[in-house]
Amino acid sequence: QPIGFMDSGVGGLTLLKEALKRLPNEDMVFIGDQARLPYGDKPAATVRQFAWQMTNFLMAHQIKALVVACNTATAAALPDLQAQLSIPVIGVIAPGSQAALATTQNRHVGVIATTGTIHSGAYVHQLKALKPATHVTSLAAPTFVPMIEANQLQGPAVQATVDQALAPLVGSAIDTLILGCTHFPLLTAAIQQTVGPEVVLVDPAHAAIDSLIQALQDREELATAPTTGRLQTYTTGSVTNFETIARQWLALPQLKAQ
Ligand code: DGN
Repeated sequence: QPIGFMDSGVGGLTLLKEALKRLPNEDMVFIGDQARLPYGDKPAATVRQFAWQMTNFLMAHQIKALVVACNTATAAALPDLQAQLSIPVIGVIAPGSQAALATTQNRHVGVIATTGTIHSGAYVHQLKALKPATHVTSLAAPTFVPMIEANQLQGPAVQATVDQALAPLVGSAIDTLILGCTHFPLLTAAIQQTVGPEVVLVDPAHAAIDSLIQALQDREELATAPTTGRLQTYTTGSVTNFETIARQWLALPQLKAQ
């Protein structure tokens, strides 16, 4: 049985990449809802509805676990999905918050994410629930996702956009910055350049895949013997665009999308 991954687009590939690296024997199925992207500026109820549609598509592939590889969908739909599905459902916000708290020395944590995630307050809530004395600086960066989906990841224009969007964080007290949108790790170099080398960037992917592995281990559903390790990728949008970014980011030149 495969593990299912969903995102609004190519952002979820940052989790898929981590999962492929650490779980080479598992079958995986990924869907990016590029036709309806971005999720970040849509009402939570709409994102929840889309998340259920993506989930139902993945459930039809008999998935044994679901990774909600999108912060916006995690903020809008995770409790609902977890309450109604009998398989493990892994989001990104709790693992990302735990990873940031394990990293910060001064308890000043920054979060950059979509407008939807920032407005939900999910990171502030989670960080403060885990460690009440944490100072959280949240910033929506709505210009990043369209740029990443257009495969613009570096160069002067990209750097200028990132510099402009993250200007409020420059010189702030944060020592740790959560990349609170699964697309943002594709801009790591530009983001690091803007905030400076002293700020540690936290990509929730590693911690989220830790949670996935733990959940499968608890249920004794982790593939032990080598199985097929088959990867299926789907997009609701342009196959060509998806393949270009996915092949490059996952370093799988043979990848085919549907
Ligand atoms: N990648 C998604 C996230 O982590 O929030 C959202 C991208 C989007 O649709 N704006």
